[in-house]
Amino acid sequence: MVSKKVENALNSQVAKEAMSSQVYLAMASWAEVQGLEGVAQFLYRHSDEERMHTLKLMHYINERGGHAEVPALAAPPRKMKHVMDVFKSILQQEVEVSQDINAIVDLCLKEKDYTTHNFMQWYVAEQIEEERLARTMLDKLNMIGEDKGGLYLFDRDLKAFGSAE
Ligand code: OFO
Repeated sequence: MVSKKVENALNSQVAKEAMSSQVYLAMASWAEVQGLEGVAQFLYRHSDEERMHTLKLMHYINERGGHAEVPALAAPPRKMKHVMDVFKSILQQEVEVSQDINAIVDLCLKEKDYTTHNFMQWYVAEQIEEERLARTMLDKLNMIGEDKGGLYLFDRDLKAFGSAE
């Protein structure tokens, strides 16, 4: 059984993961319109992953005697300036999510909820990977700069990255 405090913290994380999914979906749509097929595929997939993170939390809350809430979501930004801004905001978002996850882990220890603490370790590991991926993409984009040919290859690589997974 989760305490009310832990349940509320998990429900607020549900809202954050759902919002991430929503934001990545908007980015994917923008990239698709720009003709950046590989970037769009990557972002659509990422949006699906965030949806999976949302559902995983919801099932856990319900299995532990709580009630997972479906949050209201704000409309995400529709237009981006540059693909670089997309990945900058992905990194920023993932760093914030990592901080939120750490805060829940901290709360679990305070509440002596070792079961939820254990459950949250999956998210801790996932965040390391997500931050690493966002940093790698940004490093590549920094190398490319304004080079259109470089961006073409970056997009093509992301397409291949998706099918290799
Ligand atoms: Fe990318 O954040 Fe979920 O956990």
